[in-house]
Amino acid sequence: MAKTKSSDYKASNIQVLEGLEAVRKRPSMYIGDTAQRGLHHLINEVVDNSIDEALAGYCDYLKITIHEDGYLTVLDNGRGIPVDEHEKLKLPAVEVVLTKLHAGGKFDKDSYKVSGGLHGVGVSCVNALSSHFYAEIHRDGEIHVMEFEKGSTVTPLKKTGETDKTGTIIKFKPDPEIFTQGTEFKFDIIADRMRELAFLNPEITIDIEDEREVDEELRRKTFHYSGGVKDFVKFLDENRESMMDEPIYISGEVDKVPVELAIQYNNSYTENIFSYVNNINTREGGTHISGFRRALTRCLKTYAEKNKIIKPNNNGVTISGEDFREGMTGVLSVKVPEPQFEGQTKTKLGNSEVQSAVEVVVYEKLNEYLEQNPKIAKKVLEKVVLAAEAREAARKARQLIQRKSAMGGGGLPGKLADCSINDPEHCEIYLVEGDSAGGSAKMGRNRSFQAILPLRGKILNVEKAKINKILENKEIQAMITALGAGVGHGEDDFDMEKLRYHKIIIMTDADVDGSHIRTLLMTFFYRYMQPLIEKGYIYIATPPLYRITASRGQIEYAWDDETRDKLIKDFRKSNKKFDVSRYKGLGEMNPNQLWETTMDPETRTLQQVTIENAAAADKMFSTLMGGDVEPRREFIERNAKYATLDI
Ligand code: 0RA
Repeated sequence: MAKTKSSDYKASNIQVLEGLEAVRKRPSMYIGDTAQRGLHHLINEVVDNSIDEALAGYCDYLKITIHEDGYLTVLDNGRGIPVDEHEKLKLPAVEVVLTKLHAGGKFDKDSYKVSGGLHGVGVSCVNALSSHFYAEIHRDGEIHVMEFEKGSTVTPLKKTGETDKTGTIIKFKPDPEIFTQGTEFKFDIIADRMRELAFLNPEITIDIEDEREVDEELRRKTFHYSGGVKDFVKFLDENRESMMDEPIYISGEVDKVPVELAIQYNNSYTENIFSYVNNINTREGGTHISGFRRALTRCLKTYAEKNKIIKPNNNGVTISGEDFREGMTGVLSVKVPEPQFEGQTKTKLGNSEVQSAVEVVVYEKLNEYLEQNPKIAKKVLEKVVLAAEAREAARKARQLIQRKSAMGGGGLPGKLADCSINDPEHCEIYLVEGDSAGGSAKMGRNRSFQAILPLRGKILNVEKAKINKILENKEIQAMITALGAGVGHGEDDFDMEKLRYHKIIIMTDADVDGSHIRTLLMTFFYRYMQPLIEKGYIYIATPPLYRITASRGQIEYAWDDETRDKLIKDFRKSNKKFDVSRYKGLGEMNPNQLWETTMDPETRTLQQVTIENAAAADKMFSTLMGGDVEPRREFIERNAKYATLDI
């Protein structure tokens, strides 16, 4: 083998450094943000490579270790990153993979890939954004290691021993200079994604170990689901009542596109279908989802007509596509060699050939299922008819809301204290628990851009109610009219352009009832106005927990016990007299205090509600708001210490 000329080496090396320099200069361009989301994105970048190895059939084990000192390790038993010399760059291939942008090194068109697709900025970005990065490769009987600091090589590739295994170990410490809001990994965020990956890849076993956790029981989790997407559906519906003994499972392959689907009807009224392309959650849907929907509608309609289950005109109620999917939980997973992602968030599959592939597989296998299970088929179709009737009733309820809005006073709800400007981008609405807090908020607000809508009593649990009942609820009607954008999933039902406020702030008491009302509201937004969450328009206000008053009208606020104790210590030191009180509710604050602590944009903290993982969010709401009390109690206890608002 020809020796690399040192001048060549330098030239390519400089190029490499320039690339990673760009990542460090503008990290958000590459990983979205430098807060919690971006931090956890680093893990996905590494794991995606291991999953690619699994998709290619070379890897069935993955382990993530969160270390006490801020490091994180991803270990896999794939082929190991190649270490031989890269022909063009005259560098070890592993160095190219770890230091060159977008250099996955895998240009094989016949393989299905996670990396290089959606986020696919490559593991080199992780290297660039780590204060220290260590790679260990087991390949061809040898162990090779390499180390970097902020993307620059500090230990060139070297052999350190022999091995009888293959695989890659990547250990890195996110750079605190980049992640200025903290570099603490969250076990639950990682676990949600790893669980999802384990459902989608039944051959793989994923271990997570959190070395920071002292409680042995919480310290590790293993995910392995030999039932794949079928197990995924069972998991999602754990707290719902199923209409069938087992989910319907369908699989097949057309034109190098393997299709896997599991569906089941349950006692809820919402559609929960999650779709994946090469393990990427396609939140905006696309051709695979269209293929599935067409097959489902066509298949059930044909069956119903043939077996005379639905009368030709169904008593004047037309059945539409969505009626076939009400109360259905499903997971559709396809593998596509060269996926094209479109849409606002690049999570919509564009490949047209995938639609027919999915449609063909689903139609044929679902038809078989219906023929073999006539009892279930009948039950399902009766449910479809009920869904159509409820949708018809909901349409009438919607019209009523619209008609009310069209009458007098611009039709806004009487309880709403609206703001005076009408530029949605700069307008906020506070949804406030209770009339008394609503009164304080109305007096304390800046009326030019802040609107107040007091909500009274219990909000309806939308998880357990039909759409027509939801739309008859007075508090929900008031919210819909105040927001102005409509409600529901149809294109004509919800119109973002008509939204009257771009900040919708939930303000409830810091007690059990308050958090219940907050969850009810979030469930409503999640199920019926999801685009608001996706756009980042929903926020939670954070009123203080304590007030410490001293002489001469000095008042301090504390949002947690730590700050309270520190303030008490300071007051004691200065020998001042003081009084500590715990706010029991928003109503205890006078308008001025409410403004200062919770509503003034200059000083308040708002927590934005985001969906990190759609499947995990669905599971959370069905657990919190579903019928069974026991799983709900367990869930709340388990999560009590995480005051997280990510859904
Ligand atoms: C480049 C080429 C090949 C595999 C990988 C990179 C690879 C990267 C990572 C990162 C973490 N684990 C990984 N495992 C593999 C193809 C290997 C081949 O053709 O032998």
